Amino acid sequence: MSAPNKSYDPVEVSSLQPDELDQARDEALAAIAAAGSLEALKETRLAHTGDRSPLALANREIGALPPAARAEAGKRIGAARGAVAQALKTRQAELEEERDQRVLVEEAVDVTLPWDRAPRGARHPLTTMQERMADVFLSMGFEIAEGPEIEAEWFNFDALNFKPDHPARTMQDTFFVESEDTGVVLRTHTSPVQARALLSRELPVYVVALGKTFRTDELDATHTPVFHQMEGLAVDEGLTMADLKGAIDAFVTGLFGGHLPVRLRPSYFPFTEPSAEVDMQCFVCRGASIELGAEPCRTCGSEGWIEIGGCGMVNPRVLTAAGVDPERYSGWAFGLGVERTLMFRHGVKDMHDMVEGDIRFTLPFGMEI
Ligand code: FA5
Repeated sequence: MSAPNKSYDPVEVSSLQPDELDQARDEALAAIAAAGSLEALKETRLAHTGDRSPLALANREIGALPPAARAEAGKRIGAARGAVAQALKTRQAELEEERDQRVLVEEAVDVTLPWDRAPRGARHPLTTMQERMADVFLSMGFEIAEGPEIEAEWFNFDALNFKPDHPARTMQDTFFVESEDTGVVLRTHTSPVQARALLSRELPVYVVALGKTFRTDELDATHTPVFHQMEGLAVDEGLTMADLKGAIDAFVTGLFGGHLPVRLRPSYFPFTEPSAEVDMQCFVCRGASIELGAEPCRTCGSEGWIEIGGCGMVNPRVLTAAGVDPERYSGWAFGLGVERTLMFRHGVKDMHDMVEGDIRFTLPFGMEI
C-alpha cells in the first residue's frame, strides 16, 4: 500500500490550471485587439484586468494552493497578466495615434479662407448712450451709483413717498415678483437708487445711476416693458433749484452741444417737491420751426421744445426715510428715459428697432468705444 500523498490539497483551484489561464489570457487579448475606440478599450481594460476579472480572481486564489505549487502558479499567472498589460499598452498607443490623426483632419483650420468676411457687430446704441450720459455727470464730479433690478417695494415706492394706494403700485403698472404681497418688484424707475445711495454713502452725495427698469407696458413704437433710465442725484448743504437748473444745462450741453436753452415746467412726482418736467430747445430747428411759415421740424414736431425728463428738489420725506436731516441738507434729482433720448437724438422712429437685435439697426451707430 502506497503512502498517502502529503502534497495533495483539496483546495487545488481550477482557475489556476494552465488551460484556464490560457483561455482567460486569450479572451483578454482578443477583446483588446477588437476594441475599436479608446472608450471601448477602457471597458475592456476593466473587464479583463479589473478586480472582478478572471485573471485577478485567479491571482487571489494563489494563497489557497499548497506552498510548493504557489511559485509555479504565480509564474503562470504573472506571464498571463503581463501579456494582457502589454497588449493593452500597445492598443492604447495605436488608438491614441488614430484619434490624433482624426482630430488633425476633422479640426483642421483652413488658414487660406478669407478672414474678413464675417459680419462684425456694433455696440448697442443704448449702451453707448448710457456711457455718454454717465460721462457728462462724471465730468461734473459725480460718481456712479447702482441698485438692483429686482428691488424691494420699500425702496421702489415707500422710501420715495408713494402712498400705499398709489396706482403705480398695482400689478397693472408694476411687475411683482411672484405675487403682490411678496414686497419684491422689478424696479419701475432708477429713483430707488436715491434712497440706496443716501443710506450707503457719506454726505454730501453726488451720484448718477443708469440701468434697466421695468413696467407692464406693451411693446409699441414708443414703449417697451424693459427700458433704461438715468438718474442724477445731489444732496448737500444749501442746494437749490438754481443748482438743479445749472446741472441740467450742463448735461444738455454735454449731450447735445451748443448751449441749448432749458426750461422747467411745473409737474408732480411724489419724491420731489417742487417737481418739474424738463424741456430743452430743439437741437435741430433751435425753435425756429414755431415761426409762422417756417419749415416744419420733424424732431420736435414744430414745437420748438423737446421734453427730456423729470426733476425736482428731493422731497424732505425722502431725505428723512433715508436717514438724512432735511433741516440741514437739501437735494435735487433729475431723471430721464434712455430709449426716448435715443429716439429724438438720433431720429429713431420705432422702439421695436432697439429691442429686436437686428444688426442693421446697430451698425449705422458705428463702433463707438
Ligand atoms: C420717472 O420714472 C421718475 N423716476 C423720473 C424722475 C427722476 C423724476 C428724478 C424726478 C426726479 P416717468 O414715469 O415720467 O418718471 O419716467 C421717466 C421716463 O422714462 C419717461 O420720460 C420716458 O422717457 C421713460 N419711460 C417710461 N415708461 C417707458 C416705457 N414703457 N418705455 C420706454 N421709456 C419709458
